Amino acid sequence: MEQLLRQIDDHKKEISSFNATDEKQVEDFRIKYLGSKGIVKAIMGEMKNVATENKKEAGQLLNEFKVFVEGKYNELKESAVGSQESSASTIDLSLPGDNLPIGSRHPVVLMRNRIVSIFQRLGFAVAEGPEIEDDWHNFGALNLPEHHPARDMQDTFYVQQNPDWVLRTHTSNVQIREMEKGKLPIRMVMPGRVYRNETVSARSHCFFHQVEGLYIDENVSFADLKQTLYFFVKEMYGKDVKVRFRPSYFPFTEPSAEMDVSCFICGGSGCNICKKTGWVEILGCGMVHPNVLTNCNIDPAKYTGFAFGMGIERPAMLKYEINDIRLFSENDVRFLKQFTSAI
Ligand code: 2U9
Repeated sequence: MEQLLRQIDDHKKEISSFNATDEKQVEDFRIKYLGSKGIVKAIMGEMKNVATENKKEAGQLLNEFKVFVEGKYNELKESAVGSQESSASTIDLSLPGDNLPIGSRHPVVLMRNRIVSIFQRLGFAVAEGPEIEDDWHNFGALNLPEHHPARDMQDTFYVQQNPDWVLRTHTSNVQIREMEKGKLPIRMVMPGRVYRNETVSARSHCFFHQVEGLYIDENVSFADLKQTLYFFVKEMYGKDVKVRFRPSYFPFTEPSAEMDVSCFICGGSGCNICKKTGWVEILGCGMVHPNVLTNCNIDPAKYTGFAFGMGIERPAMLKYEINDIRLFSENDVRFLKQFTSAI
């Protein structure tokens, strides 16, 4: 009996000084004392060893002990839930969130998206292709014969490991790859980065970006080319700009032309941007050369097409008043964060 009393006393002391900081500790307490293999059950089991004359008193003590443990358990449970509630109540869900810094689109991407989306509205799809290209797709198929000056080492970056590989000098390689697939008609724009072996300065860079376009079907004419590009210019530079075509030469188009718009800075009266001519050159274009069609297994007697190409950096520089092309590739955040737009 004495041993039982001591046991109960020891447990009471331990229980009185016990505190739980979370629900897990409360549950551990319950298992330790009130569980099916817990201390209260174990002490109850000791009753059989108590002398008959002491059983009544021992039973009372045990019951009190059980009530004491249950009381402590309820107290612990309440304070653990309370402490969780109070930590939840310190979070004010109505406070505004942290402002995470968001990026902005690159000005070349903004201008590319503007250009591409105008052609998308005319039903042109977007195609992309490799920046490292073989000689055939970058030059040969485009009617650029082997000794054409455009292939010169001075204009083209050749890949050391393979003399047949170049960094593409235009995105026309994508047109060739699309034509080779043999699925006609084709009405696509090809945006992307191109490389030229030029000295880097404020006005020119060894890589820049282009959007080229291609439309091939039966009965495609120069009138279709003009109407498509008229639409583009009006959407891009406004309803009031005037347009002119000048005859030109490209190996991959015949006839070829360059297209100017009346200077959108001075309105045509003459300024530094248009070099006092009143006109700004914006793109080159022409009817796809029959040799190019033949090179891609397209019958030039049945199909015709037009193509065009324009740089992205120059219109971006004019629109955003950027005076040095190198800023586009220097990744200076002070420069980049100035450009914001939905597209
Ligand atoms: C195929 C057939 C014809 C694409 C064309 C131009 C004219 C042109 C320049 C503008 C400024 C390049 O960015 S720039 O330096 N491009 O003047 N590009 S016609 O003609 C093609 C392309 C692919 C199969």
